[in-house]
Formats: sequence, structure tokens, C-alpha cells
Amino acid sequence: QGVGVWCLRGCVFTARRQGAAAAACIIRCDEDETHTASMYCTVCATHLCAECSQLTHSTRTLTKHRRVPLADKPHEKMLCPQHQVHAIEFVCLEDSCQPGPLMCCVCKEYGKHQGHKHAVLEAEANQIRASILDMAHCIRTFTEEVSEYSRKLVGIVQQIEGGEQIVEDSMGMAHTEHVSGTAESARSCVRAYFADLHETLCRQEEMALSVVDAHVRERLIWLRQQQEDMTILLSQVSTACLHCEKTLQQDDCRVVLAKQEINRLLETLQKQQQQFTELADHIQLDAGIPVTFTKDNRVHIGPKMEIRVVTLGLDGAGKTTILFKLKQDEFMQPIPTIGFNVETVEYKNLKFTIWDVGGKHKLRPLWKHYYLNTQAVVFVIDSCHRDRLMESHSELAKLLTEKELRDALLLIFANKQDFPGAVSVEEMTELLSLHKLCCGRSWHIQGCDARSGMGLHEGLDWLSRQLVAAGVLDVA
Ligand SMILES: Nc1nc2c(ncn2[C@@H]2O[C@H](COP(=O)(O)OP(=O)(O)OP(=O)(O)O)[C@@H](O)[C@H]2O)c(=O)[nH]1
Ligand SMILES: [Mg+2]
Repeated sequence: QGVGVWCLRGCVFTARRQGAAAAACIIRCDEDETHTASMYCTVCATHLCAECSQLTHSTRTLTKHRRVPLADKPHEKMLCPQHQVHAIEFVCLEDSCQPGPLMCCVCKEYGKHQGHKHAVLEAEANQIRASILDMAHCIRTFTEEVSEYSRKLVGIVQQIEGGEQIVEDSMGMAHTEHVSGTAESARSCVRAYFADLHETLCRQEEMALSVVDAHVRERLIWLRQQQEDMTILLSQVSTACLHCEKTLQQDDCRVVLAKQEINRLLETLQKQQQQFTELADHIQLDAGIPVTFTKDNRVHIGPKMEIRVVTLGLDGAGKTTILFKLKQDEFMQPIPTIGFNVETVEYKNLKFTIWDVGGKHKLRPLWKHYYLNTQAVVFVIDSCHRDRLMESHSELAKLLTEKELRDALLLIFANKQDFPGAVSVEEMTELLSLHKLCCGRSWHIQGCDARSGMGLHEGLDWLSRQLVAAGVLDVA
């Protein structure tokens, strides 16, 4: 016989003997009220202390009475509410009787449970106790799991928060030490990253400012030089005027004699005036200092940002045709390039210096001489030559391993889209595995047709978006 004790704080389930709980309350000896009972006679149903038990049950008949420790005192049998002289001895097993399954022998044989399936009360109770104990076992396992999980949670919280920890030094002396948690480590990591970023930005800011300062310095030197030149010019002009005025007031002979000198002076003046007009035509007197920022935080001063581009690709892909179309906006039938062509192409506020290098097999080893300081590679592919796509793929793969082109932007022109059956941009991306090949760099594929110019400006737009972070080009 046991009861379950559910301890909420320790989450421990214990099954204790019911008698142990009963023993907690003092029961008096039935023979002597001043004594405390410690056993129970199951025959004469009395509570006895050891002394009285010895005394009263020492006769030959009574000595045979079964006496048990008080903790093992059997329960009093419950009486049947219908037939009160009978104890409850059975349990009805019919589903319909489950709200009131207890029955005495009269209920079982003649009463409302007559003919019902039944079990003996003690056996049924023992079965229920066994299943409760089984459940207790499961609950204990479950409780241990939950406790273990809770312990881990506490540990994790401590690891995140960190705190004071008692540690022993080499002398065996205990002292507290601060252990930083993962939260603190993460914060330090973020701080370090931004400190580094801040340092880089400060360095870049310094460099950008020095570019501005150098520009301003040079411009001011030039302007002051101009001021000096103008002062000299003005004084030369006024000297000449003075000389002319003086000559005007002299007599005829002197005027005639001064003729050559006056002509020389007028000639010089005319030359100076011509030089001044030419200068004034070329120079805009504008105090503005237009500033453009590149994506890598470099600063460019001036209305046009210069970009160095190299155009590569297999022979016949259309590199030269693209270059001429961009330069003159007209289609020209080119001849295969031996060596290179170079042109500057102005587009919006950008000034592209485009190097177009011959793509014939024997010329490809020369490509590397054009890589230095290249900000963008334009790789041209002939979209109507499916059988040369793999050759393009291997040349592009080689280019992407070049150190000098590590930071260069990559614009791929899928050219000759005007041809029926040309490989589309999507298919080309797939066939050349471009996502894999160009992984980790700024790249873009643009379909184009160098004859009509379709797609070329979109390609240049992509380049400018990649190069310019902010500044005058934003408004272009
Ligand atoms: N239909 C059509 N023909 C093109 C196109 N682009 C180029 N072509 C033609 O393709 C041929 C080769 O063009 P090029 O510009 O010389 O090719 P390339 O890449 O400079 O060749 P190499 O200088 O040998 O490296 C020329 O006959 C061009 O007219 C295009 O978009 N459509
Ligand atoms: Mg060419």
C-alpha cells in the first residue's frame, strides 16, 4: 500500500507506505491511554504499546493473535452504502458502471451489478497501484529529463551572461575571477569590427581629403599664376597705351620715326589679345569643385570620371564593332584586330578609356599587358557560335584567376543577339555556369547587338552604377 508524494520544489516522486504517514500522528494505546500505541492486533482490533501487548496477550489463546506494527495496520473495510452490513469486496468492470463500480456480495449477486463482469476489490486495487507505480517510474524519468534540460538552460544563461567565478590559484587560494560571457564576446567582436571599419574609413577620408587639398592647391596656384600673368599683361598693355599716347602728342617727324616701334607694339598686343581669347575660350571660370565617390570610397574631382576598361573575348566576337558603335554610334565593318584599338567614350558623366585587344588565339598571351589599373573587363561572347562557347568559358575562367584583375568589374556582353537562334542570356548563364564561375565578384551579363547598339548603353549603365557610390554622377 503506497501513496504518491509529489514534491513540487524538488520534483521528486516518492511512493511511501501509507502506514508511515499514519504513524506520524500519535495513536494512544487502547489498554493505557498514557501509552503510545506501536502495534495493532488484527484479531481483537486494538492499538497496543509494546508493554501492554506483552501484558494483555500473554495468555495461551491471546498469544496467538496476530499483531503487526502500527504501520502495517490493515485498512478498515468500507461498508456498502446500499447494504450497510456488508463490506465492499468487489469492483464492477462494466463500462456503464464506472461512475460507481464498488459493490458488496449482495450487489454482485442480486443488486444492480447482477451478472456484471467483476474483479476482487483487493486485486483490482493492487493492479491500479501497480500501474500508478509504473506511471511514477515514467514520471521520474521524465522529471529527470526536464531537470537536466533546466540545468542546461541555467548553464547556457550563465555562459551567455558570464559573471564571477571562484577559481583556485597555483597556491591553492580561492579567489573570484570575472568570466566573460558569449554576449560580451559578441559585443567585443562587433566593437572590433567597427573600430577596424572606422579606422579604414578615417584612412580613406584622409586620403580623399588629401586629393581634394591637392586639387585645390594646384588650382589656386594656377589661378594665382593667371592673376600674375594678367597683371603683367595689363601693365604691358598700359605701357603700350602710354607709349602710343606720348607718340600722339609728338611732332610729325617723331611720329613717323616711331612708326616701326608702334607697329611692333601693336603686333605684340594683337598676339597677346589672341592668346587671351584662346585662353578664355578654353577656361571656365567656375569656383565649383565637383566631387564623385567611387564604391571603394575614393574621391574623384571634376565633372567626368575616367574609367579604364579592357575589352576581351575570342576573335570575331564583336569587340571592335562594339567599340566603334559606342564611339561613333554607327556600324562599321571592322577587320580582325592585330594588336589593339583604344578609344575614349564619353557616356553621361563617365569617360571610358576602352582598350580593345585582338582575340585571335596567338594574340591572347598579350592580353595580360592590358590588365594593370583596369577597373572593368568587358568580355564579349559571340552568341550565335554555340560551338565556341566552351572556348570562351575557358578563356574567361583564365581571366578570373588573374591577380591584377581581382578587383575589376566584369561585364559580359552576349553579342549578336540579332541573329536568329542566338543563345539567350539565360541559356548562356546556364551553359557557362556563370554564377559558379564568377562567384564572389561583381559581374553582369548583358545581351546586345553591336550592329544596332541594343544593350550597349545598358552595359555601361551597369558599370557606372558599380563604380559610383555618390556625387555628381548621381544627377547624371
Ligand atoms: N549581325 C551582327 N554581326 C556582328 C555583331 N557584332 C559584330 N558583328 C560582326 O562580327 C564580325 C567580327 O566582328 P569584330 O568586331 O571584328 O570582332 P572582334 O571581336 O573585334 O574580333 P578580333 O578583332 O579578331 O578579336 C564582323 O563581321 C562584324 O560585322 C552583331 O551584333 N551582329
Ligand atoms: Mg577586333
